[in-house]
Amino acid sequence: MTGTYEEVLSSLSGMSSVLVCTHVAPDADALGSAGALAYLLAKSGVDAKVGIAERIPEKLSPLLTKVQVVHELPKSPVDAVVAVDTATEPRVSLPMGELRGLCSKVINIDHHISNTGWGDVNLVVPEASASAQIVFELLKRGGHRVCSTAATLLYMGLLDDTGSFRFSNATAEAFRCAAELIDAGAKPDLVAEHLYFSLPLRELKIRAYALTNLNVELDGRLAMLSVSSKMLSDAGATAEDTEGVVDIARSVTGAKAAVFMREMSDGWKLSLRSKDEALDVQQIAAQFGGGGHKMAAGLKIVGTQAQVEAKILKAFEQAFSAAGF
Ligand SMILES: [Mn+2]
Repeated sequence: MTGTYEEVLSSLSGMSSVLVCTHVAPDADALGSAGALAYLLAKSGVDAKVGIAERIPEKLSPLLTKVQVVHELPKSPVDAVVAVDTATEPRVSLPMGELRGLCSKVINIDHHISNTGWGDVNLVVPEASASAQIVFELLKRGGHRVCSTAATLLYMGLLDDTGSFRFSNATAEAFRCAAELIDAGAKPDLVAEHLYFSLPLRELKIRAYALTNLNVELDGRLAMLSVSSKMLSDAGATAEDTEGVVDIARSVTGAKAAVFMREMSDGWKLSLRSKDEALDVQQIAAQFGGGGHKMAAGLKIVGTQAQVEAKILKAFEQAFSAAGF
């Protein structure tokens, strides 16, 4: 069961130390929401930090310089762990099993429809376009003054999760939220500069490699491309550098959906995108133990590229006919 903003606020009131966690391979919404929350809690006198196992992605780190981030479990207990943007407990970047032993309460704040309500207190708002939107609402209701630094972080999350306000979750509410954040001092030009206009050469190279195998399947309805481990090493790139690659496939005219496949040591990681409200890629991902949203989801399949492609093509073929394409 999901709770209310008031429940989260009353859970947080009186707490003097809070660790704000988020999911593995944290993206702009994960770090923007977690960063803004930790930053404003810290400003109000709480010992609040962001806790993630991995380092902050290069393009996001300039926007998080004012946020205290730790990369290990706390040495001493904290009052609460807040996880943002994290649909399931195993997706938390730091080990939740140990974190549970270190805190008295776990608060789960998220917008993924697949969120299982795994916290002690849960604020799951699937209508929200980004976790940043929920955290913004929470901070306002909590009486925090959302300063320029926090507003910029929240804007970063909202911008990224709506595909720069190009996806179907770019609702009027998302635009209102963006407008309010800009009123509060968010800097859209600064965010765009770091997120979109400063690509490392290796990231552009990996896109070039991926383009060489861009392909359409199922009568042009599904666009696919892939990046092998060799391509990654040839480009000097890491998994993080492949984030925008799926959008290349997504932009193919006539495609109803897109798949990006990235080779891993033990199989393939797939990113799925739907271009039509009638097609729910989260349901396809769920067939393979993955998750996400209706229009964007991800999963992992073990096997060779040919085996994985055959499996995913079959799943899309069924989904297309169910959607009436
Ligand atoms: Mn999100």
